[in-house]
Amino acid sequence: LNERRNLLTAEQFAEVILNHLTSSQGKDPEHASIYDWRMALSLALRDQVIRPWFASTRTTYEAEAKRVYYLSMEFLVGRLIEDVATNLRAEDVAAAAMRSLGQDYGQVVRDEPDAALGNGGLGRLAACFMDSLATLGIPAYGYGIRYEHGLFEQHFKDGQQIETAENWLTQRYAWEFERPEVRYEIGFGGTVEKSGQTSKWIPAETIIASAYDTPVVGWNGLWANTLRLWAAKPVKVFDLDSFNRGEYLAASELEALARTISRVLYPDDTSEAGKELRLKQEYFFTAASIKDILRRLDSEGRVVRDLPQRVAIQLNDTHPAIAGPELVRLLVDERKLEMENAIDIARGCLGYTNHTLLPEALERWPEPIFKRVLPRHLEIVREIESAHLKASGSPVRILEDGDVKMGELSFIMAHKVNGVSALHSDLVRETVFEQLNRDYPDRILNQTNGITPRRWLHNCNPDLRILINDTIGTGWPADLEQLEKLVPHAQDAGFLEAFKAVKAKNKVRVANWLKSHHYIAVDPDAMFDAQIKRIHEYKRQLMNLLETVALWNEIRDNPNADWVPRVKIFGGKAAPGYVVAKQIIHLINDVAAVINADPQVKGLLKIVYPENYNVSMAELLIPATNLSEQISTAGNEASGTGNMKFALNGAPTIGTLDGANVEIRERVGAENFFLFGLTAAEVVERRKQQNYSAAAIAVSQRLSRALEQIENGVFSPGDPDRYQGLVQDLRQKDYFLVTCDFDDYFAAQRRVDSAYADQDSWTRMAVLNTARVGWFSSDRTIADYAKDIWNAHSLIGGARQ
Ligand code: 26M
Repeated sequence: LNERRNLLTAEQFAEVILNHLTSSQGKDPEHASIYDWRMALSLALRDQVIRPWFASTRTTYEAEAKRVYYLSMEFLVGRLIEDVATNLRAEDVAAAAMRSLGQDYGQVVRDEPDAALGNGGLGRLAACFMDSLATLGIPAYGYGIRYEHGLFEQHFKDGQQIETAENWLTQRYAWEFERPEVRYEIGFGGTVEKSGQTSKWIPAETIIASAYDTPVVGWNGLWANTLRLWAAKPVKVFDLDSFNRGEYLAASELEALARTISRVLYPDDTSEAGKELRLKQEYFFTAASIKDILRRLDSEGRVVRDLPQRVAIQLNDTHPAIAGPELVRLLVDERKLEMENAIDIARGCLGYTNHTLLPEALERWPEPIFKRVLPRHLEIVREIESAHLKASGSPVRILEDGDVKMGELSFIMAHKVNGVSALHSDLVRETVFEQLNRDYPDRILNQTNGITPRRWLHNCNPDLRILINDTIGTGWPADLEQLEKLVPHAQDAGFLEAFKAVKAKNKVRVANWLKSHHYIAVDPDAMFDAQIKRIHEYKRQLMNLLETVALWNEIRDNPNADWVPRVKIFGGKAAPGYVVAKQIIHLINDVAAVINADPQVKGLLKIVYPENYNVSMAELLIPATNLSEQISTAGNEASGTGNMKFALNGAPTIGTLDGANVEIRERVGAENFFLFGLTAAEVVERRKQQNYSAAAIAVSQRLSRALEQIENGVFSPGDPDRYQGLVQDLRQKDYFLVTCDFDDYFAAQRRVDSAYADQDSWTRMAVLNTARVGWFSSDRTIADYAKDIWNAHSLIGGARQ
């Protein structure tokens, strides 16, 4: 086990840090800033990853093992110092070394900006998967884009969201290696030249995709894979023999175009942007990745017929769907395979993961845009469609109503298609891909999402880590179902006390942070109730807020009742163009201003909404949360992964039967989960009824009152009409059934109050949540992808130690 780890002593490690401070940062300790120290520490840690990294590459090569390629527009990585230090099992050594150098390790750790190259769940899932692929010792590359600007930073001005550009690369990124020698020319536009049976794409513009590699080391430092992110650069020397002589744009225009492509992450996580630049981003990183994959195949002396046996390519949603046509194009136009043979080979490599059923999120590209950017690919899409129609007799087309439908393209080009929770996969079969599921009955399968227990318990909740280690040993981070050994301890008064003390300490940590960073005072003895996720109508932050207003009314009506003090924590960003989501943010802040200033509910109810929610904030808030809000309209949240993180850290869920909530409830036990709301099937039925929202409002005094307060300006006295539109929509449409689920949600919250009042039984519920959610480790998810989709294998025997 220790062969590859080869730990240094704290003294030796301090020496390495000092060397980096001087040689890499050019500073002596007297003049070093916290940034210099952080770079020195990060580079010293990175050094320790190199040996397992090289060894993993060598082992893969020697074993002639199949490689997994995870193509994703987003990798929401967050900070890495603690992640790398703990995976190397060097956290004590690193902390001691920094201390010996007179530095505060924790402060340096927190100085690292988040790598925020993702919007939310989909991007964070990709980062968890990279951690698990390395932990399981499966040879893998993540491929994505090295955005100059990650997800925007959120500020509140007068309660409204303001976005500013995120700027993580103003400082050097310690973890990456620039690979100037790994560059590919990526074409756009132009024409297709035909001669006889052969076609050749002559792009009008060309840019360079340039690789930056970050090693991703797994648990115990036994294996390391690569996250390869592509940056767009201008072509310096244009090869006039390979490309159309003299037809390229002026050099300055080329340069501008090139740099634009990897400039910024698109911040819409649901509604499809439909912008040409987005399509170019998608093709840019996908084409570079496919070229890289083929170059590696060639370098190992393999032929393209071997591809499905050597290579598994997973598409993280449809964003890299152009991988299918691109691979076919290279096989047909450059390697002279027959079209149908090429399609079959490509399909043998490709898997597609669907992450949403929301119609507005399904990517479709207008044919004119698609043709302008990728003329040869449009022809190939037609060939793929014909082959599919011929082979299956299916009526489903890829090209429809003037659009290229990327979901259908992905489905047809993949040998396996998966949803991300049991319910979601059923709905994938029954709704968006109903006909294609009939045409290809064995293609769809489920792979329920998971989270990495290293970041989401071991690192973010150190006191719970220690308690669990002391109780059941240290095997659980690599084998999370061992947490079940905690179940008997749910009956042990001493253990419950200790578990409650950990939660209390984590809450104090959050209270102190809210005080110092956000100038908000909260009572750490109150129940912390958190809904932290992107702001979207289907996630129903508005329903949570309406319940808060109703509770406020109730407390003021009965000030002497036995209220359970609560802090309602909201966190999350809205897509900049999503008007309704931004109104919801404004309303949360307006309601917070009124309720938090009301002396009548002081100490009983408080709303906090810290700005700029991100991965690091989640790592702080989740361990301190008592109640997890997972309240989406059933049938809309594909899986959710925050739900798993909260349960793992001992926060029971109040939630609907949506996404992975269903499976979480099955595992933790119905008695340890606060269920409410319509089922997915009932949602479908309710939407067929007339005026369902008016009917729901009419029977609910509480809801009527809260709605009237909002629409009459109780929370926006200076601008009383501010929320008329928002409330009108609930009265007249309410597509996401906020009004229909409201009463049941309110009642469930009161069950939460009663349960929380009995702290012993509450803590027992919390423990059973932690103990029984081990199955939601992304190690389990990845092991199942490897078996059911990729036919890929672990090259290490002893990960689970
Ligand atoms: C698409 C086109 C243009 C610009 C942006 C997009 C886009 C980007 C991200 C669309 C969707 C994106 O992400 C969707 C997402 O995060 N889905 C979530 O995936 C999680 C992991 O499977 C699930 O747990 C969540 O339920 C699901 O909402």
